[in-house]
Amino acid sequence: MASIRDIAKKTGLSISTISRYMNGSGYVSEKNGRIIQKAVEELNYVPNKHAQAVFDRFSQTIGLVFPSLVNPYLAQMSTILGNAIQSAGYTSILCFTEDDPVKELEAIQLLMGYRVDGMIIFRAINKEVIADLPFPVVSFETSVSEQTVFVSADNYRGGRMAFDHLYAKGCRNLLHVKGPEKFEATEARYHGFKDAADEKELSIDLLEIKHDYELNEDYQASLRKVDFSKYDGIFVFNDINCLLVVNYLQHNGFRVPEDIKVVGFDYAHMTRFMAPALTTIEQPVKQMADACFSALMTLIRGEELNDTKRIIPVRFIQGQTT
Ligand code: XLF
Repeated sequence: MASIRDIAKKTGLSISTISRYMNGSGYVSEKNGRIIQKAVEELNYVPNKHAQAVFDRFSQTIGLVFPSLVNPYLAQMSTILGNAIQSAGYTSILCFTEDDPVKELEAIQLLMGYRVDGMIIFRAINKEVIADLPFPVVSFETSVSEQTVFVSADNYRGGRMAFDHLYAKGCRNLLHVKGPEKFEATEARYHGFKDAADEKELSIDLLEIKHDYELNEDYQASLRKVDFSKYDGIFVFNDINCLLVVNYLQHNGFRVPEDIKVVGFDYAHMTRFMAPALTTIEQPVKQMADACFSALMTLIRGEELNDTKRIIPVRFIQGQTT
């Protein structure tokens, strides 16, 4: 007896496309629909109703789509989420995008194939696809659509806090080591920092980093291009990059905080215990993960969610770098 896999083999289409067509759930193009129908007839495919019933039920799995786990903040957040998912009796499927739109689509397709009950996605890219998925989605840091649940730290406010602190410490020659333009969260941090500087009629210089975190020659090369002797205050878009900047400064004869004061963003577990302790803006990882998880579970239970936008307050943390 022919199976859904045989149809996939014959048509060259994915199992998730074929099952979407069979179940009438989600989008399948007219052309693919015709190809599948033809194969169904030629192979005399009869859906196994029992198997389909099992397949149609909730799969008790939740997709976690993360850029990577190299950055300790992301590692900590995915661990908290994975534990919460497991305690609720679900299995998590963790996929990585490396902030690449194609990899993100592959991850989503894979999760569709597993018929996940829901998904939490960090730094979503393919907004239109994600907004249309046939299962509940919580988007962390990217506003996908009016309807898609959005959880984020108050990044704009955090950027302002970083400026206010450096200003209060007497810094007037400022550099912002900025995240990639495509990251909504770090753009908001930059705008908060810049607006606060504009209000004091101070200009800020920018050094844009192309990736979240990469320990490679490019990174060192971009730092080497900067004349750090011009600055007395630096705000770096996240803690892991902040540690690299502080490290670079110390290896190049600058005293932190005496010559240059540096502020980061995150306050993730691992970076808290590194030396020197960073002055930073905390985006409380546990609270963020809980906000994502509780919103997703509410949606999976089919209940109404009153707050589709959850903005978590940030907090200033005094360390040794200012
Ligand atoms: O996406 C941003 C960039 O890096 C995220 O919140 C983080 O601050 C984590 O380190």
